Amino acid sequence: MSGLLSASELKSQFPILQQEVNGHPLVYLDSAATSQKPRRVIEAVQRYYERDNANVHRGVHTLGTRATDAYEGAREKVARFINARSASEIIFTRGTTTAINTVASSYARAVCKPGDEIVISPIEHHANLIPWQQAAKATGATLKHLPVNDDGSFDLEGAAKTITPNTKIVAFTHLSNVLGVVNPAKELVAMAHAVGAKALIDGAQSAPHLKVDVQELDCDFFAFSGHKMCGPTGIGALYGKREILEKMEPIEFGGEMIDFVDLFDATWKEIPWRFEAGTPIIAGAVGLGAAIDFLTEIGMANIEAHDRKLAAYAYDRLSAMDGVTVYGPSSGRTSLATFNLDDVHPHDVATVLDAEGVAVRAGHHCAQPLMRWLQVTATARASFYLYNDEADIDRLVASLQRAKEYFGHAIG
Ligand code: 7TS
Repeated sequence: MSGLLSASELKSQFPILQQEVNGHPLVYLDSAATSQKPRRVIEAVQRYYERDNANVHRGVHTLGTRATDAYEGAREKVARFINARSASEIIFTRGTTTAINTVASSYARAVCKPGDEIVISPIEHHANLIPWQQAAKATGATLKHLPVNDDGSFDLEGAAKTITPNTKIVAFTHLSNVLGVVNPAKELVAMAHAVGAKALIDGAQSAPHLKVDVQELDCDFFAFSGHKMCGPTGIGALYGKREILEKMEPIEFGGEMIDFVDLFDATWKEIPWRFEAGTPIIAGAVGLGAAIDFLTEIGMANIEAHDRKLAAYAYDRLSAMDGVTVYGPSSGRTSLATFNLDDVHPHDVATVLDAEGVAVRAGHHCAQPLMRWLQVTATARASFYLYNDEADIDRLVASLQRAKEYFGHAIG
């Protein structure tokens, strides 16, 4: 890694990466699905349960205070990580999916009516597609899609025509989990604001790999998952601008989120707690806080440079192979390479790679419309993170070469 630590030093901090799979040292190339966790994140969660565990926002006893401080301290870390103005703009959620559903169910249903438009894109993960389909159906709003160029990048001139004064919400992915392309988020947010619409950024893939600054992006909402950035599963966040969150209704009701309750009605706590009904994912938040400390110490600028370099190297190596198609633009990419081997189903490719200890994902990557646009049913995908290096990609290419020979013989 350029900067502080080498990828091999970093790898040594991830216990799970120290194993052999099928008799080969594990090469984990599926971080876009979920990243691995460094020892210090695992230990932070364990320490929390061994020392501090209690429910939050209730007890005056010592453990209750410690648990509340740990939980709210993690919220402060998330706010600093994405440069939110205040921790009150950070709602803890189960992950990106829950964060987007919160906006689609609360904000979109409150503001949209027939004739209004919700603009998304054809390259979205299902998590940033289906909630908007449902919101459009519930409100009578029209769902529209941003135009894309032949390589899957956004067509900004076309976008300016798709986003109109009837548009209420523009929601798009910052970094595609299939194409690996970094989208012009700031420009799209500005286009949304120019017509009075709000902009939501799906940051599931960008938060782990890019330095995110929500004030600089000026987005109204930003959604991401802890488990893709070295944190535990089951925790993520929704950032929302204070003035918008303050006007939004909760979508879940019960304990933790109320102020005054009588037998027939209730009032809500202030933001962010009104959106966090029930006992929250306290240990998950603690683990996410530890992951943010870890990433921040390495430096997001270093991580971004490293992941961009690996993506470029993988793109070059894979596209130089006969019979291999790599999807997405040739430049402006990071963190992953999605590909197919001619005439071979990607599940078969992934199975052969796994036999050599190389873990890649195969399937539709929760982006079925994008698969149809690429005119494939599925692809293989190798995705990288700070613990990977060029040697891992060389292992992928060597195993893929053997897969090619094997299937070439099998098919021939
Ligand atoms: N948005 C994008 C762009 C994603 O890549 C994912 C997960 C999500 C939303 C949903 O995140 P979750 O944490 O709420 O599930 N992407 C993938 C993937 O590419 N392979 O497995 C999960």
